[in-house]
Formats: sequence, structure tokens, C-alpha cells
Amino acid sequence: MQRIKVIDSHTGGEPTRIIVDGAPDLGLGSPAERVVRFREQFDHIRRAIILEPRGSDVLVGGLLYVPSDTSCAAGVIFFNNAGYLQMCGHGTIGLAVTLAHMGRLAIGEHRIETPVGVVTATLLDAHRVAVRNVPSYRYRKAVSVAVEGYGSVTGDIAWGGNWFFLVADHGQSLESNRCDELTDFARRISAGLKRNGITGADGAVIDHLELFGPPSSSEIADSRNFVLCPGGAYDRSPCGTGTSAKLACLAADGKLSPGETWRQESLVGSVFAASFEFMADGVLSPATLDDERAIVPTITGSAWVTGECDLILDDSDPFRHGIC
Ligand code: PYC
Repeated sequence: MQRIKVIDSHTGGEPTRIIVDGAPDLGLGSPAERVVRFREQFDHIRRAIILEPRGSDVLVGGLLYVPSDTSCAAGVIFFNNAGYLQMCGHGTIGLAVTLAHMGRLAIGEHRIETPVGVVTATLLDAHRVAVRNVPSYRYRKAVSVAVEGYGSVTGDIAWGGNWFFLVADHGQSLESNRCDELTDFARRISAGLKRNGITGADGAVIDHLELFGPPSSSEIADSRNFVLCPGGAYDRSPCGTGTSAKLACLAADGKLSPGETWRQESLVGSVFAASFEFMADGVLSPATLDDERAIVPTITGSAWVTGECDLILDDSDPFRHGIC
């Protein structure tokens, strides 16, 4: 019988489950090498933690490891029902609040190692965290894709720690009672991207879909989004990496200035406050056509711990490694 201790939290409604004891040892090496080891040798642990009967399609997990960059407070690999995430904004906020709950993180700035680079999590109080994300950029503007049942849909492709296709002009109303229709629509766009070979830089799969619409009230936000995650569930939070991708597009279009606040609302009404700095003069976004400058986004949101639990993987349980 194996026990794995986890702490659950939610960030703007989106859950995060951090393994705090009993995690597999991924050994030494770069974060990317550790992801490979996790995938190749311990994927059953990801499935045990995330899939039913213990988890759900909405859940994002985080495995903590001793970082190779010793200036970092922790290293983390995020994962979900479909596999491994490159970065996760809501998860980093949840991680910082979880570590604070455990007495392992004090108010202030902390560096966190992720597979796509070091991010900074500033714990502002017991719940509120500002995440300075990895450099983000728009890769392609106004890309049209044929979507089954809907015709041509146009959006931007941007990197915010994950790859996103961002669509503003879609004719859908972003209401929480329409999540099934929105999920179906977003899945069809994803399928259209795949069918037509539309990718991020270097052929990277665009595994997140983001739709935008007006906020529930201009008093509380500038925009509302619906984000479809790679495992087919929608993000209950405004999505940290998705908000970073959105800022990259706003910056590239000259619609948001450095330091100005953008308030992104999610389908369930939670809000992240976000702003950006440009990368230093002369540092252009990698692999763009348009010589656009990369930005460094900071996303601020709140998380709450919702539970502490020992997961039990009993050798006699046929579903100890999840229902696949
Ligand atoms: O907040 O970056 C995010 C995120 C990615 C997938 C789910 N949440």
C-alpha cells in the first residue's frame, strides 16, 4: 500500500493538488529531463492523483522537486488528465498559498523553477500572489481556420507559458450556463487547427483555446474569457498563462501600455489582475514574423487551501492508478 500526501487548493475556482509527501524521486538534471523521467517512469502516479476515482478532468496536479537552480525556493512540474503542462499560472498561485499554509513560504518574493523557465511568485498575504511569468509573445496575428459547423474562425497564436489560440470574434455568448456549447465550439476549433497543421513556433501543438467576450461588469473586469485546457475541461480561473498570452497580443496591438492593469474575468466570475513590462530594448519575440517584442507578464490572483489528504494506493485496488 502506497500513501501520497497532497494539499488541495483552488485559485479563482480552478483546483490545484500539490504532492507534499510520497512523490516519486525524479533524480537530478534539468527540469525538462525530470519531466521525461516523470512521464516515462512514473506516469501511473500522475494518473493515480488526477484521474477518477480520486481526481477529475478539472484538476491540475503539481509535483515538487528540489530545484536544479539553487536560487529557487522550489521546482514544480504541473500535470493534468491529459499529461504534462509546461507552466500553470493558477497552479503557481495555488502552490505559493499551499507552501505558505505549510509554513514553508514567507510573505515576499520567491523564485520557482518550471520546465519552461524560472517564474517569480510574490506572496502578498495568505491568499494573494503575484506571478511574474516567463517571457510571452504573439507568434501569429489573425490566423484563419476552417471550423466544422461554423465556417472560418480567425484568431491570434500566442505563447504565455503554454500555446494558445485566442479568438475574440466568434459570435458566442460567454455565459457559465453555456459551458457545454462553448466546450464543443472550442474543441472544434482545436480540431481545425490540428487538421490544418496550424501550430505554435517550431511546430508546437496549440493545446489551449481561449475565447474572449465582454466582462459581466466593466466595474470588475476588462474582459471575460473561456479557456479550454488540453484535457477537455475548461479553466474555472481566468488562466494565468492564457492571460499572459492575451497581454502579449494587447501589447503587440498597442492596446495596453507597460504597467497598465488588465483585469481578466473567468467564466465563473473570478478575476486576475495583470500587467506587463517589455523585454529589454532590442529583444524581439523569438520566431515571430512581425518583429514584435516579447513581454514579461505579472498575473495576480488569490487561492485558498481546500483540503489536506493522504491518498491511498492499495495494491489490491484495480483502479489504484486511475480509470484510464
Ligand atoms: O492558469 O495557466 C493557467 C492554467 C493552465 C491550465 C489551467 N490553468
